[in-house]
Amino acid sequence: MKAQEANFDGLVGPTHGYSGLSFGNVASQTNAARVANPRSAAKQGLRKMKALADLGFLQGVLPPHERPSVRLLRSLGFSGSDHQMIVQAAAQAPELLAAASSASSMWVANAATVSPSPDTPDARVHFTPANLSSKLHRAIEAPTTARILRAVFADPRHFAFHEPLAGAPALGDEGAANHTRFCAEYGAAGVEFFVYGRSEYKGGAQPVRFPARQTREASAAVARLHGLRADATVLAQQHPEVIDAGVFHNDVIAVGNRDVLFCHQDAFLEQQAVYAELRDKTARLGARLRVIEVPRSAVSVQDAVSSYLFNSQLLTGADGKTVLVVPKECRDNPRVGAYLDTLTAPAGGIDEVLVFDLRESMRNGGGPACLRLRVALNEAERAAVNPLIWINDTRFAALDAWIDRHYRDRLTDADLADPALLDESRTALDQLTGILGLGSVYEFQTERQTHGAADTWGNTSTKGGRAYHAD
Ligand code: SUG
Repeated sequence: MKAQEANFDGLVGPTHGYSGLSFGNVASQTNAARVANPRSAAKQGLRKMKALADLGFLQGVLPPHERPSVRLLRSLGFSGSDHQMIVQAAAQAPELLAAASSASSMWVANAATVSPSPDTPDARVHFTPANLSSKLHRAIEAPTTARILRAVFADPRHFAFHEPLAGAPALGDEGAANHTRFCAEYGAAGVEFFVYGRSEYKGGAQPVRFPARQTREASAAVARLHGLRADATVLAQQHPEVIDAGVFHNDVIAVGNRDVLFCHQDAFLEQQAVYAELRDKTARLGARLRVIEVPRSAVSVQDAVSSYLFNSQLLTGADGKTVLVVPKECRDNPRVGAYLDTLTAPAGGIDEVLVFDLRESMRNGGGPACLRLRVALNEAERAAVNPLIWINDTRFAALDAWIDRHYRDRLTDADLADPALLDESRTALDQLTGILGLGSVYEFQTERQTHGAADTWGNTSTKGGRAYHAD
């Protein structure tokens, strides 16, 4: 049966902004306190989805999460109605309100690790939602991510779900951003490649300036949960020096697809040994690994971090062509631009480079690859996916009009204090679950079903001592 890779992109939510929440992510820190444009952020992402769907790639969409997270605010001791909690948090701890409001769920490369069915013992696609325990604003994503993924990949005959790993420093897990897979073709068994930043128990090198978000123990646990074969799994350590230079996920310094690994010369510790193990294990599965290594003399780590060259999507077209999807910052950087030209020259290894304007997401450190979650699917699995999440002309038009109806075109940290943003966001998401046929995936929806509609969502839910997050 023919298998294909589908890319599911996270739709940018209505609270997209720049709060400087991610220490170690250079763009997030540099752009802190900028004025954001949630409407144009959402449209930039949607345009990428539409363009790739138009080119024949299998393209889906995943919805944003409810923000601000009233569950987080209540768990931090704010009280009263949802609106009252927002006002209190804005006055007492604006940094916590910013964390509760982040639209970071758009970067679905961090939503989960996914192993396709040719690699797993029960021939199902396995998902482990990432705990994202390194950052508060991201650690709150896992429960909603799990509900959304289960609503999209609902058929247990084809899709298996694991619980996120415990949210302890020893088990920091950032999902598919630190995972890739090499194979001869999508439907064949592949080698799964897990890249971690440090080990909790085995010691060894560590970054000194910025945190390593993914541990070896977490990567190994996900591989175990998915039942992956040891002779088809490779664990490698990211070079600590590049983490200290702002490479907070492996997908900022390397990307792989089918038989190609495209990476920087300084991506991994003991890089030659990593290549050798990958070559050996892929060869046993009938694939010949091709490594396109970018020398530091052509592109420095600093240029890689500022342009996001490696946060590109490496895709195989229906015609077998290799396409590289890059953010426009790559073209704006003369050295990276010149390097891209060598890639598409004869024998360069890439047939076509597609350039997208994703500036709103890029300013938070989120390029084309951050915005997508890859799932290789055979025909039966593809048919089992919720059909309304695929991007086509109809879905694009519905989502584009939905963004126009609900999104602000300007948002600052000060605007997060406005409780109306919660109501706007809930109205928008309520309609979105209708457009995407997802049912009730948000807590405000299930709460409303359980306790009846309130005048303003959630604002009556604490009456009689009933907390919004009670269930
Ligand atoms: O986790 N930025 C995200 C960017 C994630 C990019 N994903 C991948 N590389 N796969 C992060 O650091 C910034 C939000 C803010 O500062 O407001 C943020 O969360």
